[in-house]
Amino acid sequence: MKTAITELLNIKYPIIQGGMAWIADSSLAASVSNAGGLGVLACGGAEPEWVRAEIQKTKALTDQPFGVNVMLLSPFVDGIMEVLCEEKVAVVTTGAGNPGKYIAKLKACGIKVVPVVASVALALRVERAGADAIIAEGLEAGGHIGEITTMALMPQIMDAVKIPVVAAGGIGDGRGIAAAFMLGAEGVQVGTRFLVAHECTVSDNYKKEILKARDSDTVVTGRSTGHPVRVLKNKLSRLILKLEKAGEDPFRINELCTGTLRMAVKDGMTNDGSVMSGQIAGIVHKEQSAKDIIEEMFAEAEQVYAKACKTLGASLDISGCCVEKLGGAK
Ligand code: TUI
Repeated sequence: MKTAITELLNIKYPIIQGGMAWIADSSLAASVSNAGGLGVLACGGAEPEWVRAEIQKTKALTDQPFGVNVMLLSPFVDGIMEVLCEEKVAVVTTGAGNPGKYIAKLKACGIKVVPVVASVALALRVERAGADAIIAEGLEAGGHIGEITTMALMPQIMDAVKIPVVAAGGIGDGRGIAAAFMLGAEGVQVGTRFLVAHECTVSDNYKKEILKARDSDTVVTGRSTGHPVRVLKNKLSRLILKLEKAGEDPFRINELCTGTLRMAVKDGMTNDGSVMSGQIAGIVHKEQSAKDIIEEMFAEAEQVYAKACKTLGASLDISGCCVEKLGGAK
């Protein structure tokens, strides 16, 4: 495949793995990169030297490009940026804030910068600051989210910026990829589906909850704190929602959430911990290697595209425009 994103990032498939805090380590990132996508190490709230060690482990596991995600609410952002420049990582993605003031320095180190944005306003700001591409993330995504769906955000961001756009939020199979490309995306970012990759080191309990989840099993906690986060319904998220509804002090809410993602990811505490997940978990039914996930998703996208062309083409009386090229669909 060839898109602006495969060219920019030097990858085979236009798919970026979500930078999931505590979860996206060298094992997952290297497997995704070895499979032809862009694997991404997540810094989360980790210290700069942990990030350096994980980068070095990833370099030992793959000779393909990989990225590092910087969560901008971390107290260690400045130190992490130093490490990223010293280690000359290929790509940096960012989340949960405006990376504007770091972009020029990262680019001067030869690093491609691809911020995650949840609004047109931030998309425009990071483009002006020199971002190479952006990831437009809709509220279907897991973890920290904005307020607009992928379907509504994508076309508005496409109209606003000239740099390539990667779609994120709610993409879990080939249908999602095909839809994202129809909206003008040059690539996709996928998180939730990679949670159940064989190479994903998240606890078995966490994987089981993702495999079990249905469409309406996620909720958004933390709206009162200004940091809304999509998680699976469980004992903790029900308690947080109840307290928020009762007008609990946002600082207390923050306190109750602190450390709970780690508890679910590392210790398998899926009742008392935060099980972050996208709304698309309901189509994630099996554990696979990262390579099988990527290959299956793109093979499916090709089939879906051919079928959509046939349906749309026939209804618009332009049948044959793309179906013949792809060999047709059922
Ligand atoms: O960052 C993410 N997803 C995350 S970060 C994370 S760790 C965390 N845990 C608890 C509370 C907060 C963070 C878990 N999941 N995705 C990218 C993303 N960025 N989604 C939305 C945004 C975003 C939202 C508002 C980016 C910028 C923004 O406003 C910044 C501004 O200045 O306009």
